[in-house]
Amino acid sequence: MNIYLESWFLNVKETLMNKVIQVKLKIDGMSCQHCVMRIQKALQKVPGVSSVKVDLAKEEAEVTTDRAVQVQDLISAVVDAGYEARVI
Ligand SMILES: [Cu+2]
Repeated sequence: MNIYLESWFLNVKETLMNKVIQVKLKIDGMSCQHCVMRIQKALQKVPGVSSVKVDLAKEEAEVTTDRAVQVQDLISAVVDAGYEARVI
């Protein structure tokens, strides 16, 4: 099996185990740009997270990681910052 196929299968397996490489979260409780920054910082602190895009108008956060991370860890980071999150 070539390396690309192998890593693809690994991604699928990790996704099934509730781990993600890329995930969109619905965020509840944001009201201004400060909220956006707080969530951005909180998510970026989660080990493995490589980029975070928070959209205030859509109430969404798009998280990309450089390795599979537990989606629950991302949600917890948002909750700890004082907001609510769920996968969409
Ligand atoms: Cu705010």
